[in-house]
Amino acid sequence: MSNVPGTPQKTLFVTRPTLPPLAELIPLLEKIWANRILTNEGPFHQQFETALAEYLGVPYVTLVTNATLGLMVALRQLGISGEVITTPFSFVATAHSVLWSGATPVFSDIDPVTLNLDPSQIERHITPKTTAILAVHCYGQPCDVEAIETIARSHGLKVLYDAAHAFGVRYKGQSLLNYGDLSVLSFHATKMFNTFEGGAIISSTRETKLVLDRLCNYGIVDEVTVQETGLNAKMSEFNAALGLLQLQHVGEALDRRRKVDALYHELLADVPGVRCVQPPPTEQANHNYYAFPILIEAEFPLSRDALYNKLREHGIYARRYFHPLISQFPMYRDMPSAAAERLPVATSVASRILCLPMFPDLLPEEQAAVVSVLKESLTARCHEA
Ligand code: T4K
Repeated sequence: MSNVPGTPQKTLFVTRPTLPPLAELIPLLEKIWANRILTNEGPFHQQFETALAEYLGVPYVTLVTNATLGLMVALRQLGISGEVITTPFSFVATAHSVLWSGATPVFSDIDPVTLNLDPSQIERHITPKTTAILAVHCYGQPCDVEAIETIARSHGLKVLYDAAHAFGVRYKGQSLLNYGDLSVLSFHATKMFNTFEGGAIISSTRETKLVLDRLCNYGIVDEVTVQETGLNAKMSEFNAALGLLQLQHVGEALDRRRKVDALYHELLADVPGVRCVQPPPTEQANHNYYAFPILIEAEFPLSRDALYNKLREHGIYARRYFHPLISQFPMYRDMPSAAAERLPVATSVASRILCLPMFPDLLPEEQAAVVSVLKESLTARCHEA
């Protein structure tokens, strides 16, 4: 497949889902088979919610089918309408959830270091129609939650965090998920913690949780009462049982991710023109090492896309998360806030970002092979010169 020394013989994708030993899942499946409770807040659903709240250090968890539905349910619970200020540098589900809620996303530029919403840009987008800020903790890197909170308070706005990438991230001594009105996690196969498909909404009061739970179950209160226009966003017993089991192994996976991250930093330290996006963990904020994004700077001899293609030639499927910007997709691009000149940082970052393979069982020799393709690009330039 490849003639570059050290290049892996098998295809390397950007991620490889973490799974528990199958033998440990079988007894849980046997319980489901025995009691025939498959969904609708069964025993595993309840156990997983409790275990998750404890593990994450959050007050209340509402499990959902996936983060996209979680965001839609959260926006509904918050009573969002009008305009929602959000980032263009995210997965398309972030803005789609706003459109599905009947509101209009308004794109605001990002900070060049955190790649999250730049608080200094938010206020100029606030109009009488603005009802909320939907910020994303991109790659699990905390947003400037204090600045966002201050802006939201002074303008009477709700704050919803798309925390799809932020499982287990702690900030200033507590879960990052405790900031804002609500936070939404994703447990998709590609995430740091997965239940195949799944997610959760984090809330701070029992009353809010009960409304969220109802919204995930059509708005049903009892056999004869439907209180809200809910939808079906429930997590099944299979996903919940798997989640319970995944929780037992997540610490181990995190340790392995930490090692993978450290080795990348070491291997890339002397590669000019490659900037590792994630700053080292600090006392204030840890990491969950969900992704390993790099920015290709001007001094690197290849463009980001040329490097992306070169890696593919070697069987390495790095991904350009998030290119194109959400604001460039057809349903958004004609919106005034979507104009590239209004989003200079996001536009530049989207053209330079590349997420390298990152998963717990990535081997050191596979990482070396990835970096050797980058280094080979530098050597090729030297030879050309
Ligand atoms: N908000 C943000 C900020 C998000 O990033 C996302 C999702 C959401 C909201 C919505 O969350 P969910 O509704 O999904 O819970 C993937 C994921 O589908 C998506 O969940 C994720 N973000 C996004 C960043 O990435 P694709 O289209 O790039 O995935 P795909 O199928 O190309 O997978 C990437 C690589 O992962 C593959 O090349 C191989 C590997 N893979 C993937 C799957 C699904 C596996 O090895 N096994 C698998 O089962 O969107």
